[in-house]
Amino acid sequence: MKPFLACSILLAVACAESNGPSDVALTIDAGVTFDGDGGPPLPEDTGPPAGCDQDEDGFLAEHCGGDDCDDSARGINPNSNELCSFEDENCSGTNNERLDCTFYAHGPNELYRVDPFAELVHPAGLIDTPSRFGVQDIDIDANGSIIGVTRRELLRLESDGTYEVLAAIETPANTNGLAINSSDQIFLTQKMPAGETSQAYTVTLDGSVSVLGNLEPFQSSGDCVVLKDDSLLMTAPSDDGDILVYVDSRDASTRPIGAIGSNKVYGLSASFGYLFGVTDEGRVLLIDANTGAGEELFRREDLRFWGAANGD
Ligand SMILES: [Ca+2]
Ligand SMILES: [Ca+2]
Ligand SMILES: [Ca+2]
Repeated sequence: MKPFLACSILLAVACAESNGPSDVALTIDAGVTFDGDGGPPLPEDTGPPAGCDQDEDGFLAEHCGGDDCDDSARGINPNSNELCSFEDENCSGTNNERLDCTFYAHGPNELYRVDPFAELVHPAGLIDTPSRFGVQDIDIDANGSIIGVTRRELLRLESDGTYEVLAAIETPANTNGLAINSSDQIFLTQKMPAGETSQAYTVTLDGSVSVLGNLEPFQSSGDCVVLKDDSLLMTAPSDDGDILVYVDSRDASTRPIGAIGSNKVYGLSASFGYLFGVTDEGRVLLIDANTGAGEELFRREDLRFWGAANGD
């Protein structure tokens, strides 16, 4: 259906002068329209019926016989573009059609594509690393490549889990988080045993590791993530489950954001405008980056997630 037209009408009458035809138009300040042939007045267009286009997006609500499937959201109507989201933006009756709304996650030795909206996990391939150390975490670099780290190698992974070794690396002990910012700066976070200080590191694509700073009083639960504004977040264990922590990417100083409400959040993914978490117990979470609060979207009890990458 086309949007209705909320018209204000210029009323015109074409007059004929005695010395021949002309197209002189007269505007009349009245609520009726006369056609050019002097026919009967046409009814005034008064806009949509009351309560039928409350979001003013030009489409009538379904309860009024229209096809705006959400009359409280201007961005949702039959003319909108579908986006990776929890909404059916174009009112097609299907969410996220013809879009790839997945992000990569991995377990001990397998790569997955996770669709948090359709609540699906697609196996992508086995990861059989040369050193036989497992992949500790992954992220996507500025070119869209999947970068992973083991204790000895920096890898570029293909979408089927095969890889190319980018560099040898002496990965700091107990590293469990990796994130890449828009400048291809790689960050690593670690979880040292009780009594030892956990640190964050920066790594270049040739495998050079530098200390960024210490993460006290926190340690990395399993992942760090770079948001679209290049701010760095990580998960940190506590007695009441993991908490979301802000990490200053200049010196690794930390500030707690809030409790996620789940344990072992080993993967974080900033994708499609949302922050998702994946856990060692197969949970896929939607996390509020401002409060830390996590909501379980679904769980795959048969899977373990050890890391995740950003999806777009
Ligand atoms: Ca709407
Ligand atoms: Ca959508
Ligand atoms: Ca749709």
